[in-house]
Amino acid sequence: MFEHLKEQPKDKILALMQAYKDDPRDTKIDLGVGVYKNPQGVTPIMRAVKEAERRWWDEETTKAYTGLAGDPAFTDAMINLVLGNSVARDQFSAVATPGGTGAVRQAFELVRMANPEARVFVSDPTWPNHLSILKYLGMETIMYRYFDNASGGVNFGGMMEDLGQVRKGDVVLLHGCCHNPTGANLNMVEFKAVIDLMNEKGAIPMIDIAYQGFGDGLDEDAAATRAVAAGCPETLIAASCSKNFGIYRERTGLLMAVAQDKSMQAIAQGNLAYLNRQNYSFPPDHGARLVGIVLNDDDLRADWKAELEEVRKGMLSLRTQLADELQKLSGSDRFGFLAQHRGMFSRLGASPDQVEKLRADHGIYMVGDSRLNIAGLNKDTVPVLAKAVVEVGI
Ligand code: PLP
Ligand code: TYF
Repeated sequence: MFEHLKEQPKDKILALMQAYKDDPRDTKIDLGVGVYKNPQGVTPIMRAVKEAERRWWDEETTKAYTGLAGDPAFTDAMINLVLGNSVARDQFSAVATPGGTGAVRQAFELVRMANPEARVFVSDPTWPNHLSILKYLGMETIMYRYFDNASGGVNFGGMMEDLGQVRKGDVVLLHGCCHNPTGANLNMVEFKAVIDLMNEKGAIPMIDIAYQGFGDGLDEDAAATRAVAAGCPETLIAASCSKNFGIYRERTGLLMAVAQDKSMQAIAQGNLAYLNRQNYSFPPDHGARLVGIVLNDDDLRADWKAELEEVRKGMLSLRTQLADELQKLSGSDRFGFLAQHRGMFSRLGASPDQVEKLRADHGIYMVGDSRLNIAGLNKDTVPVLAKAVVEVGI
């Protein structure tokens, strides 16, 4: 049987991680995989998460199964974090999933189950796993224009023109905040125009929100998601806790389905739980439990928020430093977009050859499309990167 299997394409981001590890140069800089690193290059366990873990070690009395939807203390707290009070509790259903990826995968499966004809519109570019999961599920995928390489911003006119082709029942995938891989985001006026267009066409928005708290703040980063959930008849939301709680390997995420028609709540909830059961029965508990403990305890929540703010502000200051340094060295403002972008990533706009030169000649690792992870820098390596960028002629 196995002889019928073909080789599968490798995940380029993960392959880059390995290439970095194998590089013997001690001056190498890792701007590849989207993992937060502090100025010492460490991905820390957040203080509140560690404390929650200590408490849970004492309090946990059983490892028996949870429910198919996961721990309600987690799902309720996350619904609150993502949606605030933008929609009423009886309008949505939610299940815990293994990471944001699990939520994305199951959102697509739910779409396919409900409407096998649905086409999924994704931004050009988007997180590669969106494309790979859609392909695996055999779902028709259409890219809409998004990033404008010349300005480093969003090509909003092109995006709206392409979204003009959506048909009733199609799904439009939007990044809630901190677009991966470009770092370029819609403003709220633009988001409102997208909401109006989708309502006019009868399309269903799906939001992937994996970096809440990494852009402009927890509420600010959720503003677009809340506006969509409140403004469209039906919305799917895949949220990840990997980055903002720093619990990547615990595999913690949440899939939410919001409907203005409250009679849909029970059927949606039943289908989300059904999908969990088909795929893995019960979602992982440990990470979800820690998130629930942190969010439901005033002191831990406050400390988590404070640490997340430090992380967010640290990345913002690296952005400004890099934009300033490049302005100085290149004598032009063409890198100003770096300070406007939000989240961990920015797309630099370099060619694959230039990206390869950065790796080979300077030991600087970024993804082939010239996406760099801002958190891979610190104030000492920013000038090193800026000099290399100018040297390779970007
Ligand atoms: N969606 C986007 C856009 C991402 O960048 C990520 C990255 O980590 C995820 C979803 C899912 O992450 P995870 O499955 O680790 O929670
Ligand atoms: O885009 C990134 O770097 C993160 C982490 O298969 C990631 O989203 C990368 C590849 C992957 C899963 C997560």
